[in-house]
Amino acid sequence: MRITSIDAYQIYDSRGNPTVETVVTLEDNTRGIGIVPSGASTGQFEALELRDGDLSRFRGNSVFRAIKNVNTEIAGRLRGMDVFDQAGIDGAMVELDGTGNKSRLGANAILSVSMAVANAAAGSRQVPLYQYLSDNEGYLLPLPEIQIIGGGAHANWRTDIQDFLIIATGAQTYGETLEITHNIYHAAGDILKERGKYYGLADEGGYWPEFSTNEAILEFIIEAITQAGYSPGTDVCISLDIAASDLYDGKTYRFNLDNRTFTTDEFVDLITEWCRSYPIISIEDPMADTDWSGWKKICRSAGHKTQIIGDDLFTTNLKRIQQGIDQKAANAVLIKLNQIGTVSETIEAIKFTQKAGWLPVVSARSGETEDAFISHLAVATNAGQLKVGSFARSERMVKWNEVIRIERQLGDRARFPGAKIYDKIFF
Ligand code: 2PG
Ligand code: MG
Repeated sequence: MRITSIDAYQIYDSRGNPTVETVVTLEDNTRGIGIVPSGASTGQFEALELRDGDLSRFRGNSVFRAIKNVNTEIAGRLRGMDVFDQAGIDGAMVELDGTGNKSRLGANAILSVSMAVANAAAGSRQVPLYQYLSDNEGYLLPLPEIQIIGGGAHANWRTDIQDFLIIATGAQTYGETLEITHNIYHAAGDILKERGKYYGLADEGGYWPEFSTNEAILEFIIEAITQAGYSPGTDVCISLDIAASDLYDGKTYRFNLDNRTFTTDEFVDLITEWCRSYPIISIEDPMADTDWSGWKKICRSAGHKTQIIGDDLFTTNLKRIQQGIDQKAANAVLIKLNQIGTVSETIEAIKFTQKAGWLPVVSARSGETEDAFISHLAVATNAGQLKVGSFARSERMVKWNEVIRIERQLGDRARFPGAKIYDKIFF
């Protein structure tokens, strides 16, 4: 089934920033759409998001060059190709770009086409995207990791740590995870309102933080879990995205909230102590993306009972994941399509992670769209976990809701292992 035309144009993400949308049309007139998200706490090893930098338009944030690259060079190369050859198409774009980090054509240009191709192919076969992308026997519904408080780069640095999230470890079904989250999210909002500390929402829908220490937020999350009627550490656990690259100056880690600095060893000790004192089951980016020795240490001290996820450390990049596996630097990998820039490479990264006995966590970006591609990706690959921000705002809810729709379609073919997935990495 041949690609007949490709059309890219500028639309806007959940922060109102320009992004690329591409429509791929096939000879049977099927159309597939690809929309690209955008990060704020981006890792230095990510594929390059091409922005125009022309301050007279969209404060430098327009993506007209990326769009032109799709409509000229990429369209010229891909027209006539077989839409079912996702790997061939993605490979052709990588080759056409010619750089190691997709900086010539732009990862946003390339990814929008790659996602649109997958959607068009699924549409042409008249199957849902998760089915088209899958080569599994059965399907796993993901365990959600859902934000309650959003800080760091997503809340103008009102806290040092970026995400305070919960994982409904006691839930027996996907639906139950959402019910538990609903109850805790709103209990947390009630407590903040009662105390006159409700300051609205951060970029991913979690509450805007007004706390004087990071530890106070951990205590607050426990309070919200308890107030909602659940038992912390059994029904529900805490998960953190420290986004530590943003706290690191190459030598020390710094908390601005309470004015503390830490060497690598001191920071490892602090996080290890948190894992002992609070019901924390998962920590993302506990150390900076250049601090490999810190990663190895935190894994040794907490990795036997805590999921240690590399986001900025790995940037969904196979070579970096391999390096992490060799060095025993983590036990899980955050998976973001636009960190690497094609659907094929993203799926490869997931499979590679799983083969190593580690856990993939499929993730959204802080700048999101109305697209639910990642919900399908998580189910298609049996990733087991999904992180898309909080339990509010439609660019987040569209992804949680899509899993409900998929669950209904799958019926008996869907399984929800929930927190049992951690048996693979805990010892
Ligand atoms: C992260 C993401 C999502 P951003 O750090 O994991 O929370 O943030 O998209 O800004 O990189
Ligand atoms: Mg992160």
